[in-house]
Amino acid sequence: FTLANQFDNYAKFQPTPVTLKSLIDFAVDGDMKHSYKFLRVELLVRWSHMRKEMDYIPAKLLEMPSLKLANSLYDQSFSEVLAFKDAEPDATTLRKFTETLVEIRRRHANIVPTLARAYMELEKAGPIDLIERNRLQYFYDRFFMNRIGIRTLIYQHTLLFGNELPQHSQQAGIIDPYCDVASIVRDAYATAKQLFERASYPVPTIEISSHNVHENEKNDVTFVYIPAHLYHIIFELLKNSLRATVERYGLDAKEYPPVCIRIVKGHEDLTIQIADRGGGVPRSKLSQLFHYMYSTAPKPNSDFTLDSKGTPIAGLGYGLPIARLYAKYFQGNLALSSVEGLGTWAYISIKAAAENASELLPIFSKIRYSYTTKKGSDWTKK
Ligand code: W6P
Repeated sequence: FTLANQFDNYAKFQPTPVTLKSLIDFAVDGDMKHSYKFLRVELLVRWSHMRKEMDYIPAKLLEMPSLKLANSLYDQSFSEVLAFKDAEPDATTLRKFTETLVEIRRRHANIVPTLARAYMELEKAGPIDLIERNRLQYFYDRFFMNRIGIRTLIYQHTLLFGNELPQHSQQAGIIDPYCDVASIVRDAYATAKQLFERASYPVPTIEISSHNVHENEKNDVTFVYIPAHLYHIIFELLKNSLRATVERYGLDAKEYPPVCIRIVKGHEDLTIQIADRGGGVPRSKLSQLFHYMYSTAPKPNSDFTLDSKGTPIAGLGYGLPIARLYAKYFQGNLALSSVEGLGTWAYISIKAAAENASELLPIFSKIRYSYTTKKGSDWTKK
């Protein structure tokens, strides 16, 4: 069989979404053999769905050196997992499988910048029309969402059954059954503060308030979640709010309006609102904040500040679209609303109950790609 045959074959199966509840239950009383048997098929299925979808993206992208590099890594990882197809789950096999997953995790650590580079290479190669951009946006969202799911499963297996210790002892693998939102906000703020200070930027303060509709839980807001994901989302939004505030009031202002964070646990949703007074964003720019192409477009500000590692303080790069994918991954959402001239409100919604937090996974489909035709719009142009 060629690899292409294998992709065809495994894409016939549907991906199996897991819930946070089932991941927690499995962490408590699941065994390694069971996880091995699930993953050695599930990973191949999920990779195959994305490889099949690549037949429908603009062919030029597939020719870009960075995309070829990314695909060669996926082919390698696919083959390595495929090699376990008929392996009996004895102790040696299980140990080798875990080692393989740790290696795969490392191999793919930089795929996001690699795909960002592929996009830039494509832009250099020639103009990209609107339809192609829409397809690329659609594909990148699905590709990165698929990656989040795969990495979550791999992390969970390697943390539960490998030699690494979880970050905090109360965690079940990468999941924290008592994930404390306010403390994650404080951690993210501390990191953002360091980043700003290194760039000689002033740092507005934050105010956090929490409310829990379940009165017996007082106003502490904890829930079952993957803290690394929540951190990523909050850090990205906080950075944007702090930067907007500094730019609105200037580097030498005596005082800055604080960024206000409200954490509310309802019956169905847990919502985190992050409100700044950074002057807002006009409506025409708001949806663009989620476009992958945006990072390669002319920078919105000339005073683009870099920290000592060359990391932009807020590059409007892939941070926001990927933060939204993390939020959507377990059936949540990330939304922005803005009043131009005043400020921006960001809302992170998360399922409050772990049994409702089920993975959102792309299923290979060519339909969406064929919908967008050149004459396709059913609305007048401006
Ligand atoms: C802004 C622009 C932005 C993006 C994301 C989150 C907050 C904010 N504030 O001005």
